[in-house]
Amino acid sequence: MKKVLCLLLTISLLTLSLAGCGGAKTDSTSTTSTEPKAEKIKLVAAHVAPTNHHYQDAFVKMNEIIEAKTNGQISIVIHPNSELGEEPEYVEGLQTATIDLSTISAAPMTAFIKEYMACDLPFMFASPEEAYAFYDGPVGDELLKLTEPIGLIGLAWWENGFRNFTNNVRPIASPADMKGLKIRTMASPVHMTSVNALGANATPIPFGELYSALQQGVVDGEENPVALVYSNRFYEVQKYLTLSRHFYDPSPLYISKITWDKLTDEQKKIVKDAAIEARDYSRKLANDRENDSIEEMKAAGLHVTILTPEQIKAFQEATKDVYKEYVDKIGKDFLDRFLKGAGR
Ligand code: EAX
Repeated sequence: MKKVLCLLLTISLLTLSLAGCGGAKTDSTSTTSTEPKAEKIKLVAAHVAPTNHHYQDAFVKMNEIIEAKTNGQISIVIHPNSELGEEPEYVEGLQTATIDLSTISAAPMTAFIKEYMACDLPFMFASPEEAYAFYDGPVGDELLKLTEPIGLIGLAWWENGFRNFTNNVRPIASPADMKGLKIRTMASPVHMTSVNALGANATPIPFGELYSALQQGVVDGEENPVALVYSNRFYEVQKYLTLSRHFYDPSPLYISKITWDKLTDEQKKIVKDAAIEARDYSRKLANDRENDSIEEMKAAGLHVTILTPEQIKAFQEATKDVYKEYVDKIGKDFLDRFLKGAGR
């Protein structure tokens, strides 16, 4: 009897250890050796934000939906807070399926797909509704398809949000107030050109190093959506926030093509539909939370400048020719479609 038990234990341990290769972890579990083995798939998901940010909520919602629809056969293991590296590294992780799912701002993708530079153009959208209608439409679909040849399947346009300036030197109410400020940007050529056009000095720093860079005065300020200024507690090391909303920053959700190709058609539909449902859920969360987050940061001492329409016009005027520098780099045909679709 003892020998039979040892044999069974050896077989089940061997099965479990063989199951753990690649990004998506699979393990076959069954109560007896006669029952069919139900392959369990654990999708590794990565993002850079803290767990109180809507990126996390989106993945939690996506996991709930997928687990329910697959009776627990597929689930998502979420790695927040840049645990698995920075967004540019997630691209490689998705290409090799060491990461199965990730939401990545448009900016890092510009290093791989030139058309994504159009997403970084200033003042393209005046409201969340305008941005959603655009990205959930034909030009957004075209952009998501462009990443397939590099091994990333774009499932849905998740949201980072409208980006705003923070700094430690002075309240910013006009481009003149930005003169000489060292402002951290993502490693996005279009973002850097736009911030320089406003009179500041754009300085790219990886997101995971940003809090300490602000704390140590390596840069005077940065620009990010309210949700990240709040969830990353940048307001602890910044005095001034200006609600400039100068870039709308989409953050597509990608699945590794290696992982995607292993799924059945039914599983693909479940994963895609869950990504879209999580998109709408997290967009609503981000918008619903924004005012409360601003009030909490004001109570913590952050000085908040709300720009008048005339003041916004001055920022738009100072950056209105940025797109001209990128016609050849992005490609005139696509850029024309993008600008037309954005109503610009
Ligand atoms: O996508 O680096 C940034 O400022 C981005 O907003 C962040 O990576 C989330």
